[in-house]
Amino acid sequence: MSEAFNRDALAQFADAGFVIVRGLLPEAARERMLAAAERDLAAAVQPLEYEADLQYPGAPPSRESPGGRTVRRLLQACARDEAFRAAATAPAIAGRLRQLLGSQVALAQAHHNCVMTKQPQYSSQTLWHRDIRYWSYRRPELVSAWFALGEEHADNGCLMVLPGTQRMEFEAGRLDAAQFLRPDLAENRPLLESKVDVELAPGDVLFFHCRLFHAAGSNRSERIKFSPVFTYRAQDNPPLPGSRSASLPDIYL
Ligand SMILES: O=C(O)CCC(=O)C(=O)O
Repeated sequence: MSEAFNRDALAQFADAGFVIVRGLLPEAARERMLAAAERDLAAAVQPLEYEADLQYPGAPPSRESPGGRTVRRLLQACARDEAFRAAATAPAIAGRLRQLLGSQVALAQAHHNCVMTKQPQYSSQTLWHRDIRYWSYRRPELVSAWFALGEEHADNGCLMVLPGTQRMEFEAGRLDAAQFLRPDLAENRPLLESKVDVELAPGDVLFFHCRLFHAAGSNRSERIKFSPVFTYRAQDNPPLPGSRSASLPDIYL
């Protein structure tokens, strides 16, 4: 597999804020990551984030209520298993990130660096947001890579994106207090109608900008959806000292 985006892919990322590379993940790497994720989910290996922790629509009301121990993310993926670290830093990923971010790229262990485990029974909806909203860097220029270990489509809660929003500025009133884009505002409706479902096949990788608005539905299928996701920055775009973004050492690619 090539280690670079072609010209069309680069143009698509610059314009839309996301690009999908089909079949980028080698089958052996996909199987290793899936096995590690299934193993850690079955054994509830910490650190974990539960659906109940975030209180997104559809989540159990507390960790003590039915479904309250439904895991939303296996955190600290790079430290959890070499399969994740190897895939997240593979040449086919690193080469593409250098095209987007610059010659020196680091994986931010403090953000994403997890496996999203969207489970059928108690999965929640993720409302429209930009990942950068709670991140602290010199510049809002980070890129995430989202790996499909299985099929991802609307029925099992695939990611949805609003193309081009990484280039747009939004007045504060268009967002709620938690910085989710408000679907109740007429002003936001045309934008929300431009949404694109990011349908992925096993082995596909989605690259997306940290200012791109995205959301996801719940998993209405019968199988758990496992999606490892990692975030990267340029060397000259460090986390702000003392912030949560600076809480873990980054991994240079
Ligand atoms: O629910 C999902 O799969 C999307 C998660 C997401 O966008 C996030 O955690 O930033």
